[in-house]
Amino acid sequence: MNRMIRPEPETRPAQGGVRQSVAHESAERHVTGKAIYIDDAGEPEGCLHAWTVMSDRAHAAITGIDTAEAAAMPGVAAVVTAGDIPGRNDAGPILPGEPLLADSVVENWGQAIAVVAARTEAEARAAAARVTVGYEDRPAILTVDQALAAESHVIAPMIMRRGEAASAIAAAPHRLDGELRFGGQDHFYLESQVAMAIPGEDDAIHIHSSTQHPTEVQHVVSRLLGVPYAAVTVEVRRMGGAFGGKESQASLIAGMAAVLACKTGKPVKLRLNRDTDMIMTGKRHGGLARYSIGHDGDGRILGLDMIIALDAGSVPDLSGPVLTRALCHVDNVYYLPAVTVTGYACKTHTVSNTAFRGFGGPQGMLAMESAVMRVADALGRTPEEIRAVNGYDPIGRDTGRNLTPYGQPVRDNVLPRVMERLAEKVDVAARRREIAAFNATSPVVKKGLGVFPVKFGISFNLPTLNQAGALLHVYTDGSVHLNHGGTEMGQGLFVKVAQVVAEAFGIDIGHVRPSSTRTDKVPNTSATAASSGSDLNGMAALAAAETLRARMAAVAADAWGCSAADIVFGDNAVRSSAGDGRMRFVDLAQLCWERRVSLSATGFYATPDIHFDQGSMTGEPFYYFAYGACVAEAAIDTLTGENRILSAHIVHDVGTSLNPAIDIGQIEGAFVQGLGWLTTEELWWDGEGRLRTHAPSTYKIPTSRDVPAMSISLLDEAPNPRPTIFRSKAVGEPPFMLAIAGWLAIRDAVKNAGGKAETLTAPATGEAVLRAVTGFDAQ
Ligand code: MTE
Ligand code: LUZ
Ligand code: MOS
Repeated sequence: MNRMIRPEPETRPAQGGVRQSVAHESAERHVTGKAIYIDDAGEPEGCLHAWTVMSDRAHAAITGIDTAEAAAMPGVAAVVTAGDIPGRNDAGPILPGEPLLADSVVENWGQAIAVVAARTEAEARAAAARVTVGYEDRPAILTVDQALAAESHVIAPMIMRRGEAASAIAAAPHRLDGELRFGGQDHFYLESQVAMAIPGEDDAIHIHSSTQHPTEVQHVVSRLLGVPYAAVTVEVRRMGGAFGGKESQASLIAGMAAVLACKTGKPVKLRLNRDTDMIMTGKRHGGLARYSIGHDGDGRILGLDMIIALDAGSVPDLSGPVLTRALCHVDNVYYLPAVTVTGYACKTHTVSNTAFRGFGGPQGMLAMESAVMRVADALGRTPEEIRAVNGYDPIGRDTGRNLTPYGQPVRDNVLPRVMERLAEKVDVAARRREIAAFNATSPVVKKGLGVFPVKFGISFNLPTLNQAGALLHVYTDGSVHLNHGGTEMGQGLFVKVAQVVAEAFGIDIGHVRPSSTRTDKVPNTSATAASSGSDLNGMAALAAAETLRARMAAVAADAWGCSAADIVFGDNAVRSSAGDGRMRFVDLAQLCWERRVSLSATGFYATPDIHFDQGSMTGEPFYYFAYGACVAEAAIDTLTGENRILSAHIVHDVGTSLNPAIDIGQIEGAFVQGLGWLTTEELWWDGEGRLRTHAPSTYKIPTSRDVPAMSISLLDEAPNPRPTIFRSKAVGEPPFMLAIAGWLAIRDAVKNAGGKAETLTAPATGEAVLRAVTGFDAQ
């Protein structure tokens, strides 16, 4: 897309439309280091650098903050605390009451208390170290267990209920109870949180923010500074990864930079280093699930009563929607006739947790799957046998088992086809036999196998958020400027939307230029989240392109004396199907200008037919479901607990893919990131509530050598039955949960080693595996 536009000598087939494996629009820039991130962009004259002062208590009253010494340090331009915020000290994305800078009380270790601007980052750091804070310690709640006991919640508990779970369980031939503990996860985006705030005329301010949600940064900055939204412009060209971690958290960083820029009248950049980023910003919610399940002798689930307790941390942030999504994904691929799921967003004095790929879905599914495994164990059946009797009705077969616990019918269940395709790739029964043969002769290393099917609901579970806008300009040289409300974080949204526009105009994608997301180009946007970026922005861009196409067609029709309905776009040209009129796209653009026809248009899209009632937890919140399944094999060392995922076979449903190469990359990346959550990534807080795993030395994300042998197939001939953008499906989050197959494979290996598989926690670190194998807790 960074190619020069050359005049076309003749018309020829357009390149880079939808369904093609076009390279990421910045692929070349990524690998040559030429992609510009905020910290690479030139700094404006006089730009100051910021550093934060963080709480070193989990819960305490602030008795005093002394900034005098820091303010007198060399190079220091300003030291601000809560009292210096000109507007309202509140960065809450949904609910009010989430201070940007701690005021009278700190509620987690690492909470920002003050922020310093100085000539250099080194000077800002030196000064920040001289800010002294007086504390009066208060009792801290540090674990979900403590929070549950104290009934400490950030929002009221939620209950999703269908039928009479308790009586169904009581009446069932078999009953079992269980518990699963799962950890959180740091986003570990390569580009840490960063923002640069540049003050302008009067109260105007321009913010470069590494954010998934420019509009929210705009709103938070406006609130902090006490200026109208129209005074704040937020811009982001790209992020170096986000994964949900820059949905709400980016406004904290941008907010601090903005307050300092306002105070000093100078541009200010705040760039967190890895340690600060990991300590100060929210993560995936860890927590626990407890359940009672009633089933029959075939493993058919008759009743489920479950609680899911998520560690929300100190403030609500997005925990409400995250918990809602967790509850909406407990069912996963299983029809649950009688079910009660109670969700708690536990308030603890740890960093406030936030969006992370899957957004509660992974926690809900993992909890349910551990219960399903218990049923299989209890009956001595394979998990496949249990799944076979508990599935939702497939497309075209209605036995009345297609209603989710929240009342949405599952109408698009392609899972049977997914499983068939997977069976063609890997023979599970044969693999189980091979593993048994291996284990029979291997006393120390034991292998296991896991199969996991996913059904993930697509749409923000808050229906209002499912909207998007786009802005298109066609220039008279035939090049097209593309803008929309979605942000690029590496997932390939910009190339997909450019493909949509190229397809709509029938021109080469090289003529379509994506541009920075900006609140002054497309206003009032939603976060690029919930995997819906291409669904929403693709449709908005298509709407804009259709508006322009209609105007251009009218001009061509007028020139050729035919009807606009006869005009066809394609091959970088426009022709009349009624006669021999034909001209290049660029010539028509020029002609439109001569005829004084506007070549600029906006487009808008709102997902139809979705609704959800948060009070009763019922409705049809999802426009459709995305499906996938994975077979994984693992090996564990029963003496050390070390483990490895050996292979993963995946079939995943992306509808009709907009870009197969990008989609396969998303599936691979999501799966490996999911493996990290479930195997090596362990967050560990000490007894005082201080995160001790805040760097790659102690926090282990998967590396290239942890990636198993993988085979990924897209489900073929599976157009989305819903009229989504070119019948594609969202892909960003659903395959994350395929990694549960890896955890199940480790669990199976523990079982094959004679261990207590039901005690395996997540992540399945070496220690966790050893505990499950030996029953001995080394801690
Ligand atoms: N892929 C990359 N490379 N980097 C990211 O930060 N975020 C994921 C997913 N894939 C992410 C990614 C998350 S959490 C979401 S919700 C989607 O991308 C968002 O983008 P989309 O809606 O355009 O798929
Ligand atoms: N709902 C959802 C949300 O399903 N996904 C999200 O990312 C989200 N973000 C904010 C509010 N609701
Ligand atoms: Mo993704 S967690 O919805 O940003």
